[in-house]
Amino acid sequence: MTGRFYVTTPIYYVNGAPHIGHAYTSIAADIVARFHRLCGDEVFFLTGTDEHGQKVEQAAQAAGEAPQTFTDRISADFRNMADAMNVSYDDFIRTTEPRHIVGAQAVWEKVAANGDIYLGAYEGWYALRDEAFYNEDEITTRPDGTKVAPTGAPVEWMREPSYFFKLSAYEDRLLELYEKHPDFIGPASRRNEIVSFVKQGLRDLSVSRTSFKWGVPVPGDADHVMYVWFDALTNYLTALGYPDADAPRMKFWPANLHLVGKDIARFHTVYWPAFLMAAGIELPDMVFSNGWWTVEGEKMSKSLGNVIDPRDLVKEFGVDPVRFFLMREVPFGGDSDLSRRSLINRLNVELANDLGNLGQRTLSLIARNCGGILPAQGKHTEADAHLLGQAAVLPDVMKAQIARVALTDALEEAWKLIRACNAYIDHQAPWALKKTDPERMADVLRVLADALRSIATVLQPYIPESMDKMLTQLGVEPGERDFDALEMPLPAGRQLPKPEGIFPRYVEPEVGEAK
Ligand code: ME8
Repeated sequence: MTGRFYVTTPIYYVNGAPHIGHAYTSIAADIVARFHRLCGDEVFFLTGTDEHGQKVEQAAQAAGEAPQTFTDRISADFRNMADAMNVSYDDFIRTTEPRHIVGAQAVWEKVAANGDIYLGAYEGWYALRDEAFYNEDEITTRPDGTKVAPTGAPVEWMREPSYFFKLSAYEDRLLELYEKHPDFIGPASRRNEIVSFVKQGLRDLSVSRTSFKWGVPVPGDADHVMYVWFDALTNYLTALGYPDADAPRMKFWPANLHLVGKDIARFHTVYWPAFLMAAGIELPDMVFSNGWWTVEGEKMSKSLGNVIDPRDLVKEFGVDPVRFFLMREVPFGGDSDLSRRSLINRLNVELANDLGNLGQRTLSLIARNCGGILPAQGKHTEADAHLLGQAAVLPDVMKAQIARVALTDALEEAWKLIRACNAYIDHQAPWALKKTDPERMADVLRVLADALRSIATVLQPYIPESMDKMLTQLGVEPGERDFDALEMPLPAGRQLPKPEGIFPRYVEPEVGEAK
């Protein structure tokens, strides 16, 4: 059954340059989006940039630029990064766009009309770096006297008039939501954390600021701008054309999946559903948090100078090896470390050896021994039927994994088939059949070509550029590359293009040699 699927990434702050962590969540969302397109679903995939708030205002000042000029520049850089990573977003929302500002104000007005926003004064511990207030019991004092939030961000005591959202009134409804929809928060570890946070009791949330101007004006009170998280979260609706109920894209609401990093799970699973309940808007199906990347064992930071621009990795290794490594290295949802050695290892062992060689061996045998013409399907032996059976169920097996956002497990399913194909080719030894039984050789090569077609089809979401090449080499036309098309065997007799290696092995340049 096909349907609609709406998937989002966080909208990234423009106060710093895009790095591998941002690329990670965007690639994960891209895989989900591409997978659903393969299933025949109508997909809407949203990414973008979060451009308001004091942090951005200060970053612009530090760069000596007007905030809008500054955000235009950094936002374009994020878009460029998404393009470089082959992220197939359908829209890129910027919170400084009029369409967003109008929509964010409309959500505010709905919440206010429901009686859930009131004017008060805020006093509390505020961490500028996180754009968030923290409870007293969350604050620790360092030996040098600095007070810090659980994230390590320094906090300061703030007092200003502020509008408040009655978050405290939503405790029970949120707990009921988590109870009734256990899939709302993923992975399960995050869910437990959020449930216990909410059970400890929720305080009303300060949702406006008067201390700076770079934000969405609060409707009816020009002294206040919206708290950047109120503004930002509404992007998932404003990009669809909210509040215009007739906007064509509004059919995609509620979102099926918000992919976020674990640092912002709380904003998406506590504040966001509460705002939506208050506004009388349907809730998204799932908020799934990815784990955290460190680099060579260290937290990425400007001061350590180890912030990795994914585009540099792409220049060196190619886009698909980077995408593959990020999804393969750790079960999706867990934390991981980016090490150059591990990346090179996976590229050489899994892409070049396991998959690349399998393709190369099969296609070059067809080229050499069958005149480059796709053989007909022959009579299947038990071994053939077993391998093809494994290939036939692969899309459904992966579908179930993708539905749980088990992106690494789904990839492993494809790898099981690749390993089975490698065992099969070694065992059948088609190269030796040329003289003894050419008919059987052709049958074996056709079985391999069919299994490879399934593999290349299901791997398109992960490594689109290289699987595009592999499908072309297998003689699969552009219209024959989705899951439905897999049901139809390729007609025999197609002339295949000359096979070419898809995953070159990476050889470290010798010391002193230019890269
Ligand atoms: O939080 N490992 O934006 P942001 C894994 N504007 N993922 C990482 C990562 C790392 N080391 N570093 C960043 C914001 N990310 C808000 C979001 S949404 C309505 C507003 C990813 O620029 C991860 O997805 O700080 C994280 O949640 C996001 O980037 C934070 O991006």
